[in-house]
Amino acid sequence: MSSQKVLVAGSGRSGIAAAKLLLEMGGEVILYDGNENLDPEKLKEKFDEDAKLTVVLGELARTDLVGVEMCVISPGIPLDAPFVSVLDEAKIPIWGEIQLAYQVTKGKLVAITGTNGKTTTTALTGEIMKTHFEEVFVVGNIGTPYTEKALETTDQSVTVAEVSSFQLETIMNFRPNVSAILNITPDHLNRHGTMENYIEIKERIAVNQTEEDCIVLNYEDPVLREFGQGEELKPKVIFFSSRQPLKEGLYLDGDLIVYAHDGAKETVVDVHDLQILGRHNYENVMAAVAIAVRMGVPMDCIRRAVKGFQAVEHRIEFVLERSGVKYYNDSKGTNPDAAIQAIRAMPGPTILIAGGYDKNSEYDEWIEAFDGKVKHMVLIGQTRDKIAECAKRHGFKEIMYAEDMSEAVRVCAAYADMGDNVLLSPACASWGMFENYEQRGEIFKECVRNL
Ligand code: UMA
Repeated sequence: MSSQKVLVAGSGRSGIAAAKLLLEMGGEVILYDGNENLDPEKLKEKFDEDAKLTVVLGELARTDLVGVEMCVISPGIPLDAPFVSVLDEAKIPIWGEIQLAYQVTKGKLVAITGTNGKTTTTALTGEIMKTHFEEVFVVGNIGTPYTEKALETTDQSVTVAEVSSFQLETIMNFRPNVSAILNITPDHLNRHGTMENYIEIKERIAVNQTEEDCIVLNYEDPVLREFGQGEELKPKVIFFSSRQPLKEGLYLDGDLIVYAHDGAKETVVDVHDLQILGRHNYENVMAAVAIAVRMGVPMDCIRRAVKGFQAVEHRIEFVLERSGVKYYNDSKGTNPDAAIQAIRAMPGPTILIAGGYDKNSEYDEWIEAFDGKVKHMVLIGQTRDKIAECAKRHGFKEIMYAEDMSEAVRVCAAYADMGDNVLLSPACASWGMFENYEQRGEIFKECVRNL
């Protein structure tokens, strides 16, 4: 790989990090981005002046590929993007950005996926690992590209990676020592087509794992229970359940999280001692504990980290209280299932800001989960009409439209009574109105502070 000429597709966070890694290893990079409006000079400024780097924007021609031996693709680029067929014709192999990182990573690897909860679980697992191991890297979909840290790893390192379905689509021999799938509910169907395909891609996290490895799975998710009990699955399985006691694994027993193993039962923590709320978060804690146990972290270290852990930014994050109204930022609620969890976690009557980019999601279950708690809904973005129609079908009519976040926040403030909550939990991706969910959350918080 070291002296290869590589096409890096996508000039976002992953693309820049992958290009830097390849250059550092002595390679030559063509940085390609389909957005022809980007400034090539600004992109070049991110690299050393003498870097062996060429930038190509807009359409990719066959002539751009002379001498190119492989392509490293960013997760946000679908495999049916037009330039991919040009690569296929030229028989150029395509690696995902995490595959490239994996290729150079040393030490142990933990990889966590799932439709929801993976950022919280990854962050918590990272915190637990730091209590016991000296070199811990927390990378991936959580925000720090895996390729940014891969060359820093050593044989003593533990890398905890949050991996999305987009990233798993293009792995080759990616093999975590411990993996976890937290849950699988409909998401990203605009990209993956069918639920079957989405499930197959998520389950790929274990495809290269062997008997020496381990996978942590949610016993209450019917798809994952079947997957974990299947004969073809090679790694050892640790299940967790928030609904029933398990003979082996982690489970919620009333208010206690219990670890059952080898005929013994050990209380890990009372959920009242946690700083994160809701059954979905107890599941995240159980998954992180299962991973940590497998990685050999002593239980007292695990307990300390779990009790000290606070909610991650943009996930049911309390912003402030103004005129007796509490404002919560759940910009990371980018699909209906995540948004349901946020509504359930609200302590009382709620005014909801929702809507955004259309991922072909269905909104029925989410609207049903309003369950009298949501007083008004303020809609923004591409999916406004689709959500409004669905809400009306379910008898929910308290709907308003806003053109941007600032207007949405002002409408909420005007309609909120003392004791109400205002929640941004869009059930949709941010694209189209914002760069990413982080920017959407930051803008929401800014608007709230400016009220
Ligand atoms: N681009 C093309 N052609 C296309 C599509 C995009 O050239 O057909 C270009 C865009 O013009 C842009 C670049 O690709 O310049 C963006 O690449 P990207 O979308 O892969 O974004 P990155 O900045 O590299 O961020 C990615 C992840 N983004 C996505 O998967 C969409 C980030 O996850 C991740 O934090 C980051 O890598 C570091 O690993 C974000 C995300 O939204 C949080 N993830 C989805 C989710 O959680 O639901 C999966």
